[in-house]
Amino acid sequence: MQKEKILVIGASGQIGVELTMALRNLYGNANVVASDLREENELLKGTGPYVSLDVMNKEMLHVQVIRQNITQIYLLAAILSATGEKNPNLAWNLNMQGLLNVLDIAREEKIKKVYWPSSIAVFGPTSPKKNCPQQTIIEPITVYGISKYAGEFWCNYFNKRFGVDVRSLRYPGLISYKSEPGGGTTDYAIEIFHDAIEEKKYECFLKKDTYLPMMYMPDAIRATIELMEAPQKRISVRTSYNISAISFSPAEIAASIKKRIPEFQIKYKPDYRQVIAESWPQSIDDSVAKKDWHWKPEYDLEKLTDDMLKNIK
Ligand code: NAD
Ligand code: AKB
Repeated sequence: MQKEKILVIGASGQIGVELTMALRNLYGNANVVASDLREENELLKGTGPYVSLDVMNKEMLHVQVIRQNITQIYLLAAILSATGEKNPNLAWNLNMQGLLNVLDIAREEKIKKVYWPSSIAVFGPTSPKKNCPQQTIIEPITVYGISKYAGEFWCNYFNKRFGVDVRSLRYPGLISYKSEPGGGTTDYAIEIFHDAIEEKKYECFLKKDTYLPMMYMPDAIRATIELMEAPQKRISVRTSYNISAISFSPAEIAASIKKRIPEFQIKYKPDYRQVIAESWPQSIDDSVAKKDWHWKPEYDLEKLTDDMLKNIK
């Protein structure tokens, strides 16, 4: 049987660092090649192979895939919602062309599996706010959301037309402490922990009652690996699966922190990210992922707060 050799693109980012480490535990350090445009993240150094790679350079990417005998690709390189609004052309180009480069090479080289994340950002103001279903009205208002929705259809197309086994999750806002977040609207839920510990206060860029779907990184990594390990016959969604864990507002996460750091104070100064947050659902219905590959989250807000504070300290 052919040994798996995995390429992670965007490995120095918030998800990439933790996903690369999890894949290295599973497949062996030497069999997971980390790659990124920026330098290797400190936490990855010495744990396995690293190559400098621009996903926009298709020839270079193709050479690496052949040279390293790659059998699976995880594509994480993207520009997120808040940064995307500052440079829509750049976000569209990277998020679309990067994906098309990977899908084309996957088809040509008969790559066994491709992973590409979508986001709750595909949903827009006309989607249901509560328990937003897998299939519903989808009219995103950010360039990031538009690129993710178009990307979902490219994944579906390459699967149906060319048989590429590409799988995807619509991640909610991901909360973690190992590597920095990359410019999203949900980043407040990470910054708040750092400021609570360092300054005992936080100025939030969203209003106090802005509910958003969120997930702790260990749940997101486990969801990704469970999806990728599931037998093909269990994968009924080839656009992207809704997944869900927790939903909370800035006031609720602040209260959870205050229980553990009583002197913590929060102020609210909403900026352009408020409009983005308000366009997204407050909670997500993930019953299809539960049915297809038995998805189940573990972390609630209390468990997440304990773990974040313990580890950042
Ligand atoms: P991030 O910004 O932290 O990491 C992205 C990485 O891609 C960075 O290290 C960056 O240097 C790299 N990169 C950028 N351009 C590149 C290029 N041309 N070639 C190679 N590498 C390049 O993002 P993240 O939070 O880790 O997100 C990873 C994926 O998950 C993205 O597709 C994102 O849309 C999706 N996602 C993330 C979240 C979240 O809350 N973090 C939620 C939903 C979806
Ligand atoms: C963002 O806020 O842009 C991301 C996401 C939900 O896709 N965290």
